[in-house]
Amino acid sequence: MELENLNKLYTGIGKVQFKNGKGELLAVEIANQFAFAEISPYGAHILSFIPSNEKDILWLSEKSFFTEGKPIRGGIPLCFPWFGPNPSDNALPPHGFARLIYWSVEDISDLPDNSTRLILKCESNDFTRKIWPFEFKAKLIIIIGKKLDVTLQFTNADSREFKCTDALHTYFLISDTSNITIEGLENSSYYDGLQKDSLLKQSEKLLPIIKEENRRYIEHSANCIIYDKGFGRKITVAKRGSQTTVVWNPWVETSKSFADMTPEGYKTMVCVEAVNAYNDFVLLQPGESFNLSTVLSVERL
Ligand code: TA6
Repeated sequence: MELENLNKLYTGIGKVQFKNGKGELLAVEIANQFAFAEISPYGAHILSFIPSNEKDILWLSEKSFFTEGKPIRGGIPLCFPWFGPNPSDNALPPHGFARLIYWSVEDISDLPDNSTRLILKCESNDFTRKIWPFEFKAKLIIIIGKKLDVTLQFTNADSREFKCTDALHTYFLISDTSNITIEGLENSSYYDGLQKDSLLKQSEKLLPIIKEENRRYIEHSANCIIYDKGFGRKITVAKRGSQTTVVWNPWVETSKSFADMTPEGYKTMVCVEAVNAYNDFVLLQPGESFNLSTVLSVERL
């Protein structure tokens, strides 16, 4: 839908403004008494969430592509219908196609508690069928309040069951890796994404980020808290519908392999992701739906 029509349709609902955003990709800015958020319908990608009197809690790469066909680096990329490389064909896009297609606006409304809800939707089309031969419908339900509450909902619209993995691959803005620790992972088992095979166990209460990390915690549903003494704040990462948590920082060498990151970019980001993967995959019968949510909030230290 045209910019002008979208803006007409949603006048009067809080402060909502559609615009041509970075790289001329369509984006919507939503501001209310609690926060400011920017979301692009390309990939249903949340680019920014700035609670009142705070810095952004989301990191966005200065060098991100904002080009159709390429994923945006930063914010909250959606991984669906698979997380990571495709299990049977490496040529297919990593993390699936949800972040590579345009979603449309289903609704924007003010909720009784004065938060604002944006619902984006998409469904299978010729492009998705070439990559993944199933009919599906999906929604991203974004509630902008004191917290950012994000739900990826997908429905099996096919006549066969399907199996998938998925994630809300959130990139958090931090002051510097040397200033942060992450709580909530103690005694949890994880695969080290760099080694993959053996299951390790974290004994530390607080995880520092002092090297490349790609930890995939299984059977993990607890909240994580990112303590950032540089910004004087803590970000709580809660979730629903996920038993897998991924903590990722590419550090120096792996960053070099990304054309869409500056050499220093890794210092001000960490990903804490709500994931369904490993034994925690999603199996849906025709007509069934699944919801994966992440809920992000910030407090002063
Ligand atoms: O969640 C961590 C991870 O799967 C890493 O292995 C890493 O490659 C990252 O996601 C980024 O993937 P992307 O396809 O966005 O470059």
